[in-house]
Amino acid sequence: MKKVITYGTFDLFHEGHLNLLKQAKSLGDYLIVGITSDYFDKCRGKYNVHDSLMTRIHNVQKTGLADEIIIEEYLGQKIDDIKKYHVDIFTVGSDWIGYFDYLKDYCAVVYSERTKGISSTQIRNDSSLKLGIIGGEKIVSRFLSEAGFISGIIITGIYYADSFGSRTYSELYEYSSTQEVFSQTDAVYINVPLKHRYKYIKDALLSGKHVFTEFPFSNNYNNAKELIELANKYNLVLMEDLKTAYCPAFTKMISLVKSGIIGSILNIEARFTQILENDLFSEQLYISGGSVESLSPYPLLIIFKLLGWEYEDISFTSHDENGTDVFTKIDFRYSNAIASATVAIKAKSEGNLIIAGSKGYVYVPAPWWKTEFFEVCYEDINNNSKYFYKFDGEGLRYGLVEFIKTIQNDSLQNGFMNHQAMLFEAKVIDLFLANYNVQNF
Ligand code: C2G
Repeated sequence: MKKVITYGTFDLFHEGHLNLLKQAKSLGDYLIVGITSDYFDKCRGKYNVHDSLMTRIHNVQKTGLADEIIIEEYLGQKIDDIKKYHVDIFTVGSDWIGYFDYLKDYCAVVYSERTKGISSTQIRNDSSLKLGIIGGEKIVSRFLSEAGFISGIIITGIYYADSFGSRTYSELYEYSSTQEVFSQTDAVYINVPLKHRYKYIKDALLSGKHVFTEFPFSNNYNNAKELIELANKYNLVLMEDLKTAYCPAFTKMISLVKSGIIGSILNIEARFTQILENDLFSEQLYISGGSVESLSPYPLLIIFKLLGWEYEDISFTSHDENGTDVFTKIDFRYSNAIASATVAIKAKSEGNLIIAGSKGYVYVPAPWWKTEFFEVCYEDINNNSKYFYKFDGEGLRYGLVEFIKTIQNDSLQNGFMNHQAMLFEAKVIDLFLANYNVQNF
């Protein structure tokens, strides 16, 4: 029996995939199809696969051409599979010609004819989301480079609004008003300074636009509630681009901790500090405000994700200069756990994250918010385990993919950074600004 194997994502299953599978089947008697896992696709730069793994498996199954289906989860798995299944022939479309010649040491390699004029990327682009940018802050250059990795989105132009930043994105069409932005887009990315964010988000929602906004989306709880109610009322997506929330390693770490791997959580300590000098300091003040407004969304995210929002007590210990909090520690007491978030825009501490549990703890080294590596530790260090997950580029691509997916799935929010998390964040910032239980030193 001649065994053939082929691999692919098979997203948005189309005629090109079918033709490939037919060619693969004709090469032998038994066809194994390896379908890539979501995580493996992200690792190999395919960020916005549209269909779920189950959908992609089902679509291949429906062709009746695969005698066996396996999941491709890691680089190098092909060699393991060829040996494990005693494969005679590996085949893949001619767009990969030469790329898999190394497999000739293990089996025959056949590059099958690729079907011209159709691809999953093209299908995604045909239904591309038209996205306008409102605000010209520095983050826009990173946003543009990250968006370049994502198919299914077209950046239509920029409206500088009340930006601190100068008009530096000449490669983009410059809108003259928000009305013009809204007339030509399905969604907007808002990165104006925090004090203007509410106005532009509300404007966009009232104009029927999905909103992807810099964090925090609001520093006022009532405004935050109003914006989320508006988004729900008009069936629009309102999402914050707090990149950590969408990153593979962070989401894996949350799942692991929630699985009980370190027992019940007793204490979370998360820090995010930086020392901004002169111009950078004044720019940060203009764009976001002090330490709590600028940086607390990161530590608040992990606290919310693992302990929820029903804390029994919250207190702030803060050091300020000329009315700006340059170093603040936020302490939470829950019924069965405690947590602290330390943020600073003019002081430096270790930027790690420690989650203490009744059986062990999780240690995420600095910069924990760019989680690529974390360790699950126990009393007996022989039981410790390390986890590594790639964090590509600036990380903004992960949030953008989720934003697009949430819109395409007709959902109003996604599980990575949901409305509850956004409200919890706005509530804490609002309490601090209202001087609730704040001790200055
Ligand atoms: N294909 C094709 N014609 C097209 C599109 C795709 O023949 N118009 C082939 C591809 O060459 C591939 C298979 O269909 O052999 C699946 O395509 P994708 O889902 O895009 O998978 P890809 O990312 O190419 O993965 O490691 C090998 C890779 O996993 C193939």
